[in-house]
Amino acid sequence: MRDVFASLILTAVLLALSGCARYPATAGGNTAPARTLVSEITVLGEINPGYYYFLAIDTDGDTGDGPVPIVTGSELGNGWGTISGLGPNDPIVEPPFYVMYHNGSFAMFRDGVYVGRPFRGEVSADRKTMLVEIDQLSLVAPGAALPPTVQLNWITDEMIVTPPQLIGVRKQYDGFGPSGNTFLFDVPLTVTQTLESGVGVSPEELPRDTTSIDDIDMIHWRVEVRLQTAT
Ligand SMILES: [Ca+2]
Ligand SMILES: [Ca+2]
Repeated sequence: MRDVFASLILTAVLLALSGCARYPATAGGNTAPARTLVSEITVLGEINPGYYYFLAIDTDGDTGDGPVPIVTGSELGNGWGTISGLGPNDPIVEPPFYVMYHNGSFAMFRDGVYVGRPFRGEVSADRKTMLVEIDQLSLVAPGAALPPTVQLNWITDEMIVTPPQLIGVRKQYDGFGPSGNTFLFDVPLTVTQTLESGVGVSPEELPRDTTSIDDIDMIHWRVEVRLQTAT
């Protein structure tokens, strides 16, 4: 299990985008928040409501660790995700913020507590792509300062492996990178930009690296920081 904690890190290239022209004033009939974080994944098969899809974000301000999958082992924690770099006897640390898609709905959690739905959560008509857009203010407790940068990963699971019954069960999963255990270590929240797998120095997401289940096998990801500009 420890191999999942190897903190291989994707080097992300920052693609500066040009300002306000492409930003819609509203989405889903709601006024757009001033600062949002958008992320989408594409899977080899189709987004399947019976499986689990997590957008996991670490808000501790430390680029040296970030969200990675839990695969199997004696420490299962929440059964899907932890923060990298923990020792063998350290308790699992749940990513401080995440959005979960399961059974057809999107739910946001902060510090383990349900805090509502994301600003936008969509599955494409062909069911191959899932998009989540969150108000950056949702990342931290009301009144708390946002970190300058976050660490981000998508973690997909065929099931949530929880103790005690499922200890030792090997499950199928995926995460960023060829082995499914890397994460984006530096996503500045105050710079309008797009990071995308296969663009610049970010490696392509390859199919069938850690899973044979096409519906949870990520083959592409994109992360976009959007800032409303005053007009
Ligand atoms: Ca961190
Ligand atoms: Ca993959």
